[in-house]
Amino acid sequence: MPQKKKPVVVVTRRLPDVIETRMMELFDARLNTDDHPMSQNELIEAVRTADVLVPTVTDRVDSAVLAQAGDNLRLIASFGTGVDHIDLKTARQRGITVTNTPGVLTEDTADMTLALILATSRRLVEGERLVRAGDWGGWSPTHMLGHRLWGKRLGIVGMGRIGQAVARRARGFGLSVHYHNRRTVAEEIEDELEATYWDSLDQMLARMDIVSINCPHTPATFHLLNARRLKLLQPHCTIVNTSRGEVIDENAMTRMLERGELAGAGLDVFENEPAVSPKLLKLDNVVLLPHMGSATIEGRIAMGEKVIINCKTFVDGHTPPDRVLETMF
Ligand code: 8YV
Repeated sequence: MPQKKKPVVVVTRRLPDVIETRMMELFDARLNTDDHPMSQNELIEAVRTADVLVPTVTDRVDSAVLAQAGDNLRLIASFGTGVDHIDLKTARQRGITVTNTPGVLTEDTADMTLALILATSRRLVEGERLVRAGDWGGWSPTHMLGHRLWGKRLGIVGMGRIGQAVARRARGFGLSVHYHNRRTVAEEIEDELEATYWDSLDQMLARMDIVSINCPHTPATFHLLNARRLKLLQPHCTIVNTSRGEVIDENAMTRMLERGELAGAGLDVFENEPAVSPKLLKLDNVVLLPHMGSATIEGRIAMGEKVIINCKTFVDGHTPPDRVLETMF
């Protein structure tokens, strides 16, 4: 009997070894061995040849790329939860199924959110820089004072899985949890988290000590924190973003940080990654990370496993478990 041809799966970036090995066993996997971010031309070449594309956040799978897709391209199994790098509408119109990897990076991203809340409020990175530079003159009662978390108000923008995981951790630090979301979360979750829902984002922003961005980037959330809304924040407020840079007007936020109109910012994501504004780099009151919210070995393997399950289920002729529909966003 002739062997059935394995589907061509183009993987745009290096994935954990164990995942790549399994992918090569199951599929005709084409790997990006040197892990360079793919150019638009390379992506076009990929969608022309692939049955399945496995992109990451660094690939813009937009309408220009999808317009070049061959008839064989039936599935885009993204390695990640956010799907703002994929044109979902064009994919649907071309009959291409899209999947993502929700759930398995929730706890890691929530950990990173708390790490940034602590780092900004207690000036961890500033202190570390000072010690390394050999500039520490010794303990003093008024040196390196930050802000206590206990008793403060945390406003979470976007109360999905990650927002809820942030809220759970925040309770442990004595923060009171407030949130804005398109709709309230289930009553039992609100009760468990002792979370207060704010129908008005504006009103919530004006009352918070810390604001954490945990909503996806969609057309509706692009610059959700625009110049007008940022001005509602109190000058002692800190912003933390582990979601997508595009949710905040970065220029407007940077201007406010420069003028002391905001206390600080902890940013894991930026509007034009990997470019970071030189103005932000000059500021002491910001902590800047290279989009590492989900960067744990366990998380990346779990994400890869989800990609494999989505691919395998799909090529076996079934609906993949993590199918993404435009209506979800
Ligand atoms: C991922 C992320 O690492 O899943 C997401 O949406 O932002 C990241 O944590 C990245 O997207 C990988 O493609």
